[in-house]
Parts: sequence; structure tokens; C-alpha cells
Amino acid sequence: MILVLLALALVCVFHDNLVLSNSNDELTNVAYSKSVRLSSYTSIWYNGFYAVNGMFSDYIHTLVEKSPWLRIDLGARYQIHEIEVFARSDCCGYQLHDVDFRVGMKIHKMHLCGHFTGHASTGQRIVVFCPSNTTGRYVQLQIVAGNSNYLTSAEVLVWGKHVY
Ligand SMILES: [Ca+2]
Repeated sequence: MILVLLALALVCVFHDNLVLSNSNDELTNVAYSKSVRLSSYTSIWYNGFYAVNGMFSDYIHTLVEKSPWLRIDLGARYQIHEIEVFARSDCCGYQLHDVDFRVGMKIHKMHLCGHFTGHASTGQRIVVFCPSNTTGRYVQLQIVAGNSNYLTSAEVLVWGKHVY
């Protein structure tokens, strides 16, 4: 009887660990191929899709604006761990500067996840870690300094997992 109970306990421990490890699924790039909207449109060759197409040789490009932005609709609620952004790699990385990273369930009610100060170098990778338990459907990057800005970026990756 004791042996049976021991065996059961071991199975339970093993099972709990299994469940735990399943609930800590690897983070994935939940932005890949999702819908992206830009604050302004320059051409089909620089539209929002190019920020989430998995390629680093192309990029998005807004018109010149005071506070251009890029907004990704993840399509569902996700727990978001970090946001990774790459400056365009052909030139002009400095165009990516002073960026607020926001996450929210509604586009008019988003919370600050992090901020990048200064100008990026060409091809630079920028990583912002969100506060723990940050969840949302929308992810927005917006330049918040200067009066005449282009928002350009080769790729945006949002590392998270689906919230059930
Ligand atoms: Ca791209």
C-alpha cells in the first residue's frame, strides 16, 4: 500500500512538473505576420507589413511627422515579455529615436512598456522589457521627441504568449 502511494505521489510530482513546464511555454514572436498600421502612408514598398515579415533587409517608413507611430494588432490578448526593434539596415538608423513602447487592450488606453532614448545606429537592435504581467492586444511604437521625424524600422518582434 505504501509503495502504491509512493508511486502515486511520484506520478503526481512528475505530472505537476509537466504541467508547470507546459504553462511556461517558450515565448514566441507573436507579432509575426500580424496586422500593422502606420500613422502615415508613403508607399506600398514601406507599409506596415514590412515590420513583421521576418526579413531585416526591408523596412517600414512613415511620412515626416511630429510623432509618427506604428501599431501592431496582435489579434488577441497576449502576455508580453519584451519588444525587440531593429533599425533599418541600409542606412539612416538615426531615424529611429526617442521611442515610447506601449501595450494595451484598447488603442486609446495603452500603458508604457519602455522607452528608447537617443538615436539608433544603422541596423541596431533595441530591446525593451515590459513590466511583469504586461498584457494587451495592441503594441505601439511612437517617436516622442522632435518636430520632424520619420519612423523607420526593419523589423519589430514582440515576445509573448497567448493569454487564455
Ligand atoms: Ca522586415
